[in-house]
Amino acid sequence: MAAEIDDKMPTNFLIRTPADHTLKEFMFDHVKFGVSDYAASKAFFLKALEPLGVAVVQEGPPGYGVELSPNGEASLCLYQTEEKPAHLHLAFRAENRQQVEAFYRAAMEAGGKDNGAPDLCLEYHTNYYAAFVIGPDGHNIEVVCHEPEA
Ligand SMILES: N[C@@H](CCC(=O)N[C@@H](CS)C(=O)NCC(=O)O)C(=O)O
Repeated sequence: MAAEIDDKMPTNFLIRTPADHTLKEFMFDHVKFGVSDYAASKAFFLKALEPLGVAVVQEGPPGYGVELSPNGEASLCLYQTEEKPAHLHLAFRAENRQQVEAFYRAAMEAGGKDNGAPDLCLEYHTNYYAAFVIGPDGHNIEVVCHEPEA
């Protein structure tokens, strides 16, 4: 395992095992951030995350924004703003590797820029299967599956 660890990793990096990801509880209730083009970001996230079952839960005027979720539990909320937040790295959990691949295709079709095609990231752990796409406002959008191949 040690040979798989990139020497750029912080020395206190906690190596996680897939078993750490079996808890079906969420750390977040919702995450909300401002976007520079509300319509573009809403369209991107809806298309890119459709493979995960994500849809609009509720929506107000752009200044209030939209809430996106697969099930009405943990949600992602976007709203129109002129403020410029630092780039975000958002990672969404997938149940299987097919969802990771479907996300990557959908996100690229939605105008995203490739930042890592679907693949195992052995430097994270043996079953870390993820894809990365740069979305609107330059955010790094990831979908990751921690389960072994079905
Ligand atoms: N293009 C990279 C993207 C990987 C990536 O974004 N990894 C996340 C952690 S899961 C990260 O924050 N990497 C450090 C960075 O981008 O500076 C790849 O395919 O390996």
